[in-house]
Amino acid sequence: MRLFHGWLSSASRRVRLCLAEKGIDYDSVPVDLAAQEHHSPAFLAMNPNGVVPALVLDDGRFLYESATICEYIDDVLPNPPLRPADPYARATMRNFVRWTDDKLLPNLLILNWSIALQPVASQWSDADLAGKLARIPTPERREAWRRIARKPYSDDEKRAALDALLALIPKMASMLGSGPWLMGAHYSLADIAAMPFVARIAELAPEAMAEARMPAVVDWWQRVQQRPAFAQARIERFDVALRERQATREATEAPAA
Ligand SMILES: N[C@@H](CCC(=O)N[C@@H](CS)C(=O)NCC(=O)O)C(=O)O
Repeated sequence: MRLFHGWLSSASRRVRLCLAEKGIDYDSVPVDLAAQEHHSPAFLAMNPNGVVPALVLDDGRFLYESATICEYIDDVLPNPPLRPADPYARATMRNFVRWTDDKLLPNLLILNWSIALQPVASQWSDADLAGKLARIPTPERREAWRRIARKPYSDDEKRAALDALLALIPKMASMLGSGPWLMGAHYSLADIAAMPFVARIAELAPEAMAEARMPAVVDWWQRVQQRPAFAQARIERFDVALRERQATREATEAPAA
């Protein structure tokens, strides 16, 4: 399989985690979001929504939507299982994953883009921006790029986005009442879906899950980081990874002396 993904993208991180849990070898194709590689015709043929990730199967067919990709992987490679066998528990898991998609990801993007993409996008000329916006297939993502290029999110908007993200922590605490993992005794796609968000919360607002307040979530976060898949999926600290990428970009762009 071949995975088109972003190293810092939460949806991509999920799929990398899932592939690592299954021990699947795959071709990794990093997509540069700042260069809008995901709006090229070739990428849009794989994912018409123009977002990462996209998975190319061995027979050449494509899949997109991280939650769908993870379920597909669990269907074709059922061991170790990453979904509860019980239909009700499975449906509950799916609703949790959907909640993270609907309520968390748009808010995390506001926070991540403000540091990762705004410095680049704010430099584009009006003509450049118009050309780039024209290639974006959905009105929501077009608006997100327009905002980040020309009308940066205010501190109030970023605070509201962080508050929305933090709703994950008490939700997880209540789910962790019955077992070490979100769906109880067995690690599942619910844990994988939550992980990229918790990784960012641990960086952005460590006090929100400090030991005394949410010990179950802190313990979960420790357990998750010890899984071999965590290192294999390369869930790097966002700020550190950004600085490294910036340094590499500057070194590459520096004119020869
Ligand atoms: N529901 C989608 C969300 C994918 C998504 O929004 N990906 C973000 C990165 S986490 C992206 O590619 N953003 C680029 C853009 O909006 O142009 C999934 O789970 O695959």
